[in-house]
Amino acid sequence: MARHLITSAIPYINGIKHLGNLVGSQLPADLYARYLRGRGHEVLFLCATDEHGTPAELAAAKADKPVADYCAEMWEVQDRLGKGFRLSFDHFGRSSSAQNRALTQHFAGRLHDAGLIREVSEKQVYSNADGRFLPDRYIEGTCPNCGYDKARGDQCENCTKQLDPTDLIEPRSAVSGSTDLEVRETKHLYLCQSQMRDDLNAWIDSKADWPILTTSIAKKWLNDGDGLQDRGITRDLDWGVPVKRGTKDWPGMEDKVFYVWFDAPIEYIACAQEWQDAGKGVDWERWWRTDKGADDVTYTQFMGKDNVPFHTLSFPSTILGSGEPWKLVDYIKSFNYLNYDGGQFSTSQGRGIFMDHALEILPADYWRWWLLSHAPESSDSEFTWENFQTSVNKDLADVLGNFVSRVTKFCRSKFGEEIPEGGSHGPQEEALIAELTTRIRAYEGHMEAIEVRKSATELRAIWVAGNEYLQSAAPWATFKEDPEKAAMQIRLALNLIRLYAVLSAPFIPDASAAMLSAMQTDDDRWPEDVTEALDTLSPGHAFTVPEVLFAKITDEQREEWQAKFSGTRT
Ligand code: B3M
Ligand code: ZN
Repeated sequence: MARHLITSAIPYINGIKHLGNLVGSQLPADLYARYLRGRGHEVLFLCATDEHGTPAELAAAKADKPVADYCAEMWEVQDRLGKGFRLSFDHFGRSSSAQNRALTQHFAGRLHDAGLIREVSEKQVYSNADGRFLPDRYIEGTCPNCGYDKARGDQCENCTKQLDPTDLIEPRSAVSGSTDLEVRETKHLYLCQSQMRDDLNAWIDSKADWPILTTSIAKKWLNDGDGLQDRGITRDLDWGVPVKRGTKDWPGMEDKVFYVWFDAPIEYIACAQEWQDAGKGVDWERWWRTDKGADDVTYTQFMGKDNVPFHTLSFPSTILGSGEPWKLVDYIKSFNYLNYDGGQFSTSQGRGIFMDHALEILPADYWRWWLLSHAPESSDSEFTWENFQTSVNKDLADVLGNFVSRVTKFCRSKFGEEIPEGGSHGPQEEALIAELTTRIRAYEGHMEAIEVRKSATELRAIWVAGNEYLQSAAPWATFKEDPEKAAMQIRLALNLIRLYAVLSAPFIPDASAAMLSAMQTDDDRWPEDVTEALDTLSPGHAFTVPEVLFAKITDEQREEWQAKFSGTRT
């Protein structure tokens, strides 16, 4: 039994996440956490909302709410949707927590003492009417390149040109619309990541087993041209972690907060404290401090590819730079993007399917199965309604659902609602057990390597093997000449339902629970030995015929949903 710390990238607070976000971190992290728990390992699985920064402030302003209220409400919404998708976090925290504030200030103090923070004077736009400095994206004006009149200070959304606020024609404040702007000098703190370059290089070189997607992105930023630049870690915002060194004030930084990407990964640690403080567990340091037992923890992070530089360079700089014995990540699983029906999922444009709408039309398992079996691992992948319909109808309804229904109904009609007695395994059963053994060991290998699609493919093959057995054993035919043999066949098939519940739980937890409950057992032991696993439910053990596990998606439904989700979210 090993100990596994698992974190998913923490989703921004500003709005409901789409299915592309979900499959890029939270969902595969949940798959892995559930698998490891199923194998008897000790798991701490953490996620939180990422609540600071400009996007949170802007979204709150748009909703006309104080930002703290907005974040509290959106945390509730994200928490509820996470539960709806059966994300099995041990704790779903908040980066705005008191724990994260203290820890972020603590790290800043340590980095300062280690000489890894320097002050930089910058020119920045100040709005007299708003009484504040404006971050680049709070400034709007006309694009010098294309003439679009709502270009932002960091980029023109129309022609995609990257801009500086001073490039804009007739700049105005996005907060108030005021044009009374001036450029002022302001001081910011920079984290001297460039000093960490050799340490980071050595660390990443030692990770020969990481996915190429992860290491190639890290190496690109470490070694390309202007490579690892020092990064500004403070901002002129009201909302965020106030800039301090530990508990001491930081002269000249009184009105500033830390940059959201500085405090967000620290929340991975703070979240373990929140977990403990919420009474859900004890001894968070056992998971995070290598001097307190965390040296035998395996730490795995999940994230979309755009988050990789922050997790391979910035956050490790914070950790290594502190000089304290914090646990470093052991494995980073990163994902490409999921596209939607010929284009991109987009939060800002409200394009695609969002977590709330998804659950309004179908239960979580349908989405979980499709998303995980099409996870964008080696390349981007695409959601289409046709593909979704085919996958659900074939894999879930025809293969798995149909197996469960045929077996239980046949047994009820011929033997009653208990596991029948008689007969013993012959060559056909031995062959099935051999195939299942090979496939289950392969499934375990893929799950342990976090090869999500390969795991799904193997699981589907395990379901298919049962179906093929049933088809060729044909207990309904056997029954006429040899009822004992038919009883043995159906006893094995009923045991297969329990086995499928155990193996499938990481992908489709609700259906798995329904299968176990139909088999009237809570024995969810992992099949170390398949012969034994198929002998778990003994003759006389009662079961029930479950409701339909998976309903097929009709063409009418597909067309209706396709039309409904073709526009933008309202
Ligand atoms: N909130 C970006 C994202 O949701 C960011 C991740 C933070 S992980 C520490 O993609
Ligand atoms: Zn433009």
